Parts: sequence; C-alpha cells; structure tokens
Amino acid sequence: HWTYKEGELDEEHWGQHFAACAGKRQSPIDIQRKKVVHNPQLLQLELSGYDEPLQGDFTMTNNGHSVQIDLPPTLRIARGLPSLYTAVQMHLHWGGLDLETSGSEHTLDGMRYVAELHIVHYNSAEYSSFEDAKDKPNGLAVLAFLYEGHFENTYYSEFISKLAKIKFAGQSTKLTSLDVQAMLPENLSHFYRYQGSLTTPPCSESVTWTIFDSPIVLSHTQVRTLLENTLLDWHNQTLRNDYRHAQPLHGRLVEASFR
Ligand code: 5L3
Ligand code: ZN
Repeated sequence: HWTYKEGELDEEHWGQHFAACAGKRQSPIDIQRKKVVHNPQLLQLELSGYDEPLQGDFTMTNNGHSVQIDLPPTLRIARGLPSLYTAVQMHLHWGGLDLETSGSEHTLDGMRYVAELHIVHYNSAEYSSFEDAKDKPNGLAVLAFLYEGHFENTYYSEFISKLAKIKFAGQSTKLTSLDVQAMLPENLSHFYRYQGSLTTPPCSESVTWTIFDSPIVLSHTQVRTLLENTLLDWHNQTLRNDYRHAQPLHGRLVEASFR
C-alpha cells in the first residue's frame, strides 16, 4: 500500500506504480507570492448550502491516509468556477507530534503550515458521480485551507475529540452536527488558483485548486490534541507527516484573486 514514509512505496516511487504521479500538473506546489499573477476576473466562490449548520449524523472515517468526513451533496460551489461542483468529502493533512513538524501540503513562500484541510468536490454538471469525474481534466475542485495555532476554535471541539474513536485504519464514528462554514476562515475573498492533481495516488490530474490565503486558527492545545490523537495507518504505524512534498510547476501559472 502506498505510504508517505520511507520505503518501497514512498512518494519518490509513486510514479512507478501510478503513471499520473509522474505527470506535468501535479500537486501540491509551493506558492511564491511574488510570482503569482493577479487576475481580477477570479470571482469569489459562492458556496451554497454551507451557510446553515448541517443536521443529522456525519460519518468520520480513518481511511488509512487521513481522517475523512463524508459530506452531503447539498454543499456546492455554485459560482466562481466554470461549472457546478458538488461536495463529496473533506479530510486533513498534518505533520508530526511537536508543533515544529508542520504538515500542510501546499506551502506559501516555502512556509509549511501546521495542517491543511481539503474539501473535495466533483463537477456535477458534466459528470454523474465523483468516480466518473475523478480522472477528467475538469472533473474535481478542491478547496484548501491552511491551519495556524493561536487561539481556541470551539467549532473544532467535537471533531478533535472524536478522533480518539477512530485510531485504527478503517474505523468510523459519527459527528452529531457539522457547521462547515464555521470551520473555515471568514475571509474567502483572497485565494490562489491553479490546475493540479490529487495529492495522493492515483494523483489524477483532474483538480482545479483553490487555496485560501487566510488561515484557519486553532489553539496550540487543539493542534497538539489533533496530533496526539494521531491515527494509525493500514500498517498500524502512526499516521504522521501525511503530506506530499511540493511538485514542479512545469510552467504552470498560479493566479491570485487579490493584489
Ligand atoms: C480516495 O476518496 C481516500 C472522495 C474519494 O472517493 C477516495 C477514497 O474514498 C478515500 O477513502 C482513500 O485514500 O481517497 S481518492 O483517491 O479519491 N482521494 C480523493 C481526495 C485521494 C485523496 C484526496 O485527494 S486530495 O488531492 O484532496 N488530497
Ligand atoms: Zn488532501
């Protein structure tokens, strides 16, 4: 099974087993602020369905690579992208036990943040399902948010405490409520945009990436609890540093919605 750790199937070898992982529009990347191109036509995304807290139970799973929360199809990117994109799941990437070993996948001017949230959507206007869309050039849209440790964020309390229930790969638990918008930064108007891929095998080159410049803030205690509740992978190894390193741009432009 592919891993992030040193070994036969670590990220340097993914390309030998998954051809797309050696492609020319791979993710993540390092976003160098002085090289991004300001594009005033980049519209602020209209996230429909995100503005009211979701009722019901939401499955939170240790999928062996990350913690994943399945999302209802009522969450959509209704405007701001060339097509309608519908949410499928959200998951995190993080680093090691101490705060120094951060674990975001995208970096800003070479700076790696504590962790990174991905909300995965598929192009529901052109494809019938995520499975159908996931290997098409315009098939997926992932919203990426970077975490910083400063002060308490109560919207993350249930999520972080429930991690202790899904220590082993394959385990799931339920979240009794989910207010996704409350888990995001307030300012969604400043973001970066580029064409890339899934950051794990099969590394399909099907993702329109939006990385928000404003971080999500958690307290240092919450970050430590998040890391200490660290999950185990399929080999029962502690899931740490589950991030892929920055990939070459191969001439790709990174656009910014702001100056
Ligand atoms: C794969 O994800 C996980 C949405 C989905 O189907 C599947 C699977 O259900 C899930 O358990 C297993 O690694 O990921 S995936 O290959 O489709 N998946 C999509 C989201 C790869 C990781 C992630 O890509 S990312 O670029 O957002 N990090
Ligand atoms: Zn991800």
